[in-house]
Amino acid sequence: MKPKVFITREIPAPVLAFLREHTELTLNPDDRVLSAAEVIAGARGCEALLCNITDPVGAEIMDALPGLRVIANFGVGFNNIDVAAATARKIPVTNTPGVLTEATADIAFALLLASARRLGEGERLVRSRAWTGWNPMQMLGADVTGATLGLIGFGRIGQAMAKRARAFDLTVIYWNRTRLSPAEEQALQVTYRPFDDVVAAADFLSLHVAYNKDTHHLIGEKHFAAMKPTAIVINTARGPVLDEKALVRALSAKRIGGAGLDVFEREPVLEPELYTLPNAVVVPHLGSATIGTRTKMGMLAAKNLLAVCAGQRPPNCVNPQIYG
Ligand code: 8YV
Repeated sequence: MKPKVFITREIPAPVLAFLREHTELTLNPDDRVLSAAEVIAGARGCEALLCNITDPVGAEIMDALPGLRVIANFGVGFNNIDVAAATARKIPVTNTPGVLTEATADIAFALLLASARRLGEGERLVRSRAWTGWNPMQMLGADVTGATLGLIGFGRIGQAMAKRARAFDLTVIYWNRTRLSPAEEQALQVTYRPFDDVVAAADFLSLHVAYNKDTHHLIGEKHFAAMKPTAIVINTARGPVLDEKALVRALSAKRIGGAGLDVFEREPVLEPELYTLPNAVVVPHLGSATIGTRTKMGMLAAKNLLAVCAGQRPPNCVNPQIYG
């Protein structure tokens, strides 16, 4: 018997075809975010729920779906899921690490370049037909080559960012909860520095930590005050890692140079000023948005849920303690 699976949003066709072959699949027919009640109604009788960042999955959903055996998140971050509640109910939660590393680092680096070289402003100027011609003093940006990139969080995506930085002759300093070995640091050409030193020394400060209660507003008012007045902050991690109101104050007062943001505290809504502040480049959570990456994410989520349904331990379980 094929396991019953509910998937909350449309994902790339090859993944849906694979799931249709191996499971009894129900797909949210409307491509929109479902309420908890709608998720419960859609997933009734299902063993697996394939969800994503816009689906908060809490105890209410778990308790209403007694047959639920696995929650497979489409994404590496899983802060949309109440993992403690799942663990208490012995439900494995899975994620999709690894396959989105390069795409997310690409967006982080794209935001770095776009913010440094004022691409958003330039695009708006040209499209508004207000460009009156070349001017030696027009839209002068920040040099990237030779600058210092500070990385807060140095897991897969942070390391992929460091790799890109080498091609631009950036000096890379990092802070991470766990320091790498000297051999690893040497291989990656990075230097470990305490958190506050990284914040103060960076020309570009890029955030690559997972979001949890320890990283809520990890970067706030006092950090913006400690940054170089020309520093640019890049966030492709999770919105609430950064205090968005404090960021807006720092950007408005030109206490820092700029920001490149892929993620926001209350997606899809931004702090009102961010819609107009010229020194912010804002894009709609595109980190993993390539066809290849989203397909790989879907396949990994599918493999995780199929493993659980077959009575095996899934390859990417975020609460392995349930297996004792
Ligand atoms: C996803 C992400 O697009 O994987 C993550 O953690 O932020 C993005 O790559 C999103 O989470 C989909 O659920």
